[in-house]
Formats: sequence, structure tokens, C-alpha cells
Amino acid sequence: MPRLIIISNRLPVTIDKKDGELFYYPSAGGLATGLNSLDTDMERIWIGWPGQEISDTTVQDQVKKDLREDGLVPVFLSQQEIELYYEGFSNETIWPHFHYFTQYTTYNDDYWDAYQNVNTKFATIVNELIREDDFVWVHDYQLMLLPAMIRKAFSKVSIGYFLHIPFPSYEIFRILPWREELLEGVLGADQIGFHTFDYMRHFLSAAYRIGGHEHSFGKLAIKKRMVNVDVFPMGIDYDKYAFPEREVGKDKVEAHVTRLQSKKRKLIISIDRLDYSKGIPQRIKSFEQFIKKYPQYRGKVTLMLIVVPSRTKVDQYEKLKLEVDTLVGSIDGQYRTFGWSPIQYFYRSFPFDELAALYKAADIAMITPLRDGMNLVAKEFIASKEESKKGVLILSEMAGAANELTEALIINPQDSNDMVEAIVKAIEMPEEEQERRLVKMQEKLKRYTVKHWASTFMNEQMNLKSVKERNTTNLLNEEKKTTLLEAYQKAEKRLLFLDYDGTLMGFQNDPKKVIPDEKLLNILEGLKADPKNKVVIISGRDRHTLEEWLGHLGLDMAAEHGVWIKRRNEWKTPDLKKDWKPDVRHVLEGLVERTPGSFIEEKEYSIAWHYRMIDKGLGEKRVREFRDVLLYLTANLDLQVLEGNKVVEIKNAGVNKGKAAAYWLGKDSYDFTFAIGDDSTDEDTFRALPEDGFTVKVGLGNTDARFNVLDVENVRDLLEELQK
Ligand code: GDG
Repeated sequence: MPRLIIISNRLPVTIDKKDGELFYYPSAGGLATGLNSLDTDMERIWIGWPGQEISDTTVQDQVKKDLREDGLVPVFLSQQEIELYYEGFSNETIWPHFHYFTQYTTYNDDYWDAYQNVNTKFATIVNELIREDDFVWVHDYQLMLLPAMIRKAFSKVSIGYFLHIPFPSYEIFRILPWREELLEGVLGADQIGFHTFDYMRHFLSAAYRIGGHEHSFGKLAIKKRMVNVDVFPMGIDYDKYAFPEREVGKDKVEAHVTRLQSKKRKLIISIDRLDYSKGIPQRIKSFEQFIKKYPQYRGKVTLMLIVVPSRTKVDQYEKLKLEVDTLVGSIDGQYRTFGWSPIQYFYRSFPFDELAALYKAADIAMITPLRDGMNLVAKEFIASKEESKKGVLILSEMAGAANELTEALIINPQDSNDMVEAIVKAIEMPEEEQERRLVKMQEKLKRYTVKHWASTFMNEQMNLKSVKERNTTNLLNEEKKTTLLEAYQKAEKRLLFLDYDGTLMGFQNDPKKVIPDEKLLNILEGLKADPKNKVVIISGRDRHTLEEWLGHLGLDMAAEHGVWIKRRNEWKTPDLKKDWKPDVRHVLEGLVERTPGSFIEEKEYSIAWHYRMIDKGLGEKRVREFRDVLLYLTANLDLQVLEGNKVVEIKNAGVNKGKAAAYWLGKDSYDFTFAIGDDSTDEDTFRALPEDGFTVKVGLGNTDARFNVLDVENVRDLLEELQK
């Protein structure tokens, strides 16, 4: 039975040591809640740092033993590791950088070394524990190298990775000296999840520009592995915030709410960890601007500013604290009256019952981060209005949550006028409008809960695994190969179709560089030497190239996807027109003119425009622009425009490898037929073969072939084995 292995920097538990005794307090954050609610009987194991330094090995053993009962496995970190890996690389390098605070990014090789070492430490513990059939789910920016490290030890294990913070635009990401390692680390996973489509888009762009990995609809092929990149917006435990009384008792919550609302003032709340990404000074300044510009609201509105202490040891956070303290003090000093203080400032965290009451009592929530992966506080505030249907959310467009909570008052946190007007609009919003907006947002949050988030991520990961298994079930394993070899040995007359590029030879940027090597020539000669064999090279290349490279072998060949056919050492072609070529060439020359690095390949009966050397996005844009012109030109000419892998080819309609294969099949009868190829044009060959023919696709992916092999090397091995 597979197990679910969760790995995050922090375990969902806090340890306290008092008088030599250990106490454990579970901390049920969003992640733990989501995972606990998963409907699965899979055993769960959670690996992570227990939150404080424990250096004594006897105590470590005790902690390990105590936590094992709850399925928790601790990774112990030394004080130095905490400083360099956690406070250092994680919080002073990745955190600011991924939140677009590049001025705060620390470039420190010691941090980087520690980050690698601690990721390795996690990997060692994980690798001792997991089995190949487990599902592994790695979380967040502290462990970006871990997926690849696990993959190295377990090539088949299913790994998911979720990033809880934004993934920045490629232009920002590329600045990091360790960009490649971080990227390849994450790409060790089978599935990579983000909160929003923007983060996914940025990641795919970085994967392409830095790693050269192309994607198709979010799927990347990395060294024969398929990696799925997708969007999974994290939700909340809706009922917990809608009905907090169920958890902590009705009286308690109600008493807090009554106290908070007793002043009959509009209450605006602001809740965040102390962090520069949260836009706290900007929010305070815009509140000041609001009371300055609209004096009629003085005494009638209070901002309750809750700042939860965090990362107190980092320099920037100390400075930020000072800035917030000064701003609040200055506004209070200027505007405070005997009966009213404009800002109520708390620098501490609140127990859940008080937090829930705050949400319920507040008229307005101002959640205006400069950058935020998702922001769950915004969602919790909306849920807390389940019963009252009164309340307005002012939300930054820079928070991931803004993609879903579109009925909030969406603002740009750097635009103070925008924020001031939003405050006024929120205060004056009619109750029906508040309700209308809230209901729409609540509907979404009720449906897309944290449970939904965790289960969609896991279901997708499981799906991927079964698709992978299905794909690999067609792999030409030893048993299937034996069947093929036996049929080959028994046969008296065999017909073999071999595609060239991507099948007999690997893919190169310059198509002229794919000259056959000696090994390949030997293989082909060997096959040809057997009088029972008819070997046909079936390719999209022009006949001159094929003739130059392989002509001396005396094999039959089909060039230009079957436009030219060589049989009994003679090239023939059906009577095809080529007077259309000058017009099309003219269009393609215009394309080359505007697109340095692209080039035209002219064959006798077709013309191709290649853009394999340039940015794929630019190439595709050009194709789109010119496709209409090409289609117009070719409309009445019985031509077809084929879009291949970084190439567009224009050729006569009705010519393909399938028709070419049929030509040979019709010339004689065979008791063994075989075709091998790697791309979509080879599918025509596969379909042309009789049902008992042996068809083999090179690479995984959808195909009409009966079998798959992984790569060119496998093809060569197979062709060699046929001759033994
Ligand atoms: C990352 C990303 C992304 C806050 N103050 C108190 C308190 N809280 C609770 C809230 C909420 C949570 O903490 C904070 O949620 P965030 O969404 O801000 O997330 P983080 O975990 O800090 O950070 C973020 C998130 O991951 C999830 O993927 O949304 O963008 O940075 O649940 O209720 N809870 C109590 N007292 C407080 O004073 N009890």
C-alpha cells in the first residue's frame, strides 16, 4: 500500500521543554488542516524541522520516539544551519527575491552552501524512509532542491511540489546566481503546483529560458520524464471561520464581538505578519491621507492594526518595525482626541477566538500587500461574514487571492489615492451591495476549500502516476521484445520502415549536422545484408541529402515524406506540381528577413521554414502572422501547411509517409512488417501497416504504434539485436 509522505520545513508541532520535560503542541495551520481532511486510507508521514534547536542526542531520540506515534519525523537542525539555511538563504535570499524585493536579496555563498546541505540532510532522511510506490509531496521555498535529490535515489517515485509564495517573472528570477540549481531542483518533481496562473507562467518561462525545457499546455518533457505544471489555489477551512463558536464556544466569541462593536464606530482591521511584502507602511499612510482628506470621518472610523511579530532577528524587519511604530505614533499624536484614537496598534498575535471575533466584528478589512503568494486572511475574513452578510474587503491586486476574490474592492497598494477612495467606498457601501459581493465570494470559498485544494493536488498526482504507468506498459520490455524477435526469426520475407531524424539519429539544432555515424552505417548494412529483408528509410528529408548520406548502402528510400521514392536504385516521383514554390518562397523569405536566426529549407516539392535556433515564442508569433497569408496563397493549389516541431512545411496535399509505406506494401507480400519513428508524420506509417505489423514509437506520448521505446539508443540496440 503506497503511503503519503509530506515534507515541509516545519513540522505541524511546537515543542516546549520545561524542567527537563518535553511538551508537544500541535499547530494546525492551513496545510495540516487540508491534509488531515483528505479522504484516503493511505498512511501519512510528515517530515520536517520541529522548530527549535535540539542538540542533545538523547533528547533527539526521545523526540523521535514521541513524534513517531503521530506519524511525524523530525529533521534536527543546528543553530548554525537555522541561521544560514532558514534565516539566511530561505528568508534573506529567496523570500525577498521572489516577492520582488530585489534590493533586500542577500547574495551569500555560505547561505547557499547551508541551503544545499540542509536540503541534502532532508533528502538523506527521506531516502531512508520512502519506498518507490509512495506519494511524496514537498512544500515551499525552503526545499526547492529536494525533489531532484529524491529523484536521484528513486527514479520512479511520484513526487509533487507546491510553492506557497509567488514565483517571480523570469527577468527577476534570472538575477539569482543559483537560478539553474533551484529550477532543476524543483523539476525533479512529477507535478509542480502554484497558487495562480501568473506564477505558473513565470515558472514555465524560466524553465524554457534557463533550462531550455519546452512545455505544451504546462507539460514538460525532462529527460524522458513528463512533468506537469498546474495551478492549485489554496483555500481555507471555511466552517472554522464561518462558525468559530463551534470550536471555541458561543459566549466567548460573542463577548469579544460585543466589546469590539460597542463604540458604534466603523472598524477597519488589518492583520499581517511583520513583513515588508505586506505593505504595512503604505497602508498606514493611506489611512492618514484618508482622515486628512475627509475630516468628516474623524472620530467615526478606527483602524485596528495587528502586526504579528516575525523574523525579528533579520535587519530589515527591525527597521520596518521602527518605521511602523513611528508612523502610528505620529498619526496618533496629530489626530487623537479624548474619545478617539485613529489607530489601535497591536504588535502581537491573538488566540484563535479573538481573531475570529475580530473578523466578525470588523466592517472593513484592508489587506493590501505589495506581494503575497495567496493571503488566507482575506479569505478567512470573507468566511467570517457567513451569517451577517455585512462587511467589505479592500484587497491588493498583488495578492494571489485577488484572482478569486474578484468582488472585493481591488486596489493597487502603491497607489495611495486608489486606497483612500476605496476606504470611502467601503464605508459608504450600501448593505445590499455588501451582501451581493460577499455571497459571490463565499460561494467560491465554500467550494474551493483547503480540503478541495489538497485533494485535487493529490488526485492529479495519482492520475499522472497511472498515465505514466499506462504509457510505460507499452514499453518494449524483455517479454515483448522476445515476441518481436521470434516473429522476426520465423519470417521469410520482411519489410522494415525506418525513420531517420529522432529515430536512427538524435535531434540537433543544425539539421545538416546529423550525418550518419559509423555505428549506424554498420547497423543498416547488417540489416541490408540479410536477403530476407527489405529495408526502407522513410524520411521528411530531401532526396539529395538522403542519397549523399545513405545512397551507397543501396537501400530503398522515401524522401520528403514520400514525394520521392527510391526503389531498385532509381528515384521516382508522382507527377506533382512545383510551380507554386516561388510565391511561397517569397513569403518565407520575408519571414527570414524579419526573424534573424530562422532559415528556409528548400526541397524539390516542398519548402520548410525552420525556427529551431530562435525563441520559440517569437517563432510561434511569426507563424501565426504568416499562416493566414500562407493559407490564402495555398488555398486553391492543393497544398498543405504542416506545423511541426519548430518548423512549418508547405507541400503537396495527399503525400505522406503512410501513402509511401502503402506503395511498398502493395508491391509484394511480406510475413513480417516493422515500422519505427518518433514524430507525428510517422503515425501515418504506423497506420498503414497491417494489424499484426510491429510498430514502434520512439519516446513516450500518444501514438498508434503498438510499442514504445525511450530513445535513439534503444532503437539502435533493437536493430542490432534483430541481426543476432
Ligand atoms: C504563505 C504565503 C500563502 C495570522 N495572524 C494570526 C493568525 N494568523 C493566521 C491567519 C492565516 C495565517 O496565519 C496567515 O496566512 P497567510 O496566507 O498570510 O500565509 P503564510 O502561512 O504566512 O504564508 C501566503 C500561504 O503561505 C498559504 O499558501 O497564502 O501568501 O506567504 O491563517 O489566520 N492566527 C492567530 N492569531 C494571529 O494573530 N491565531
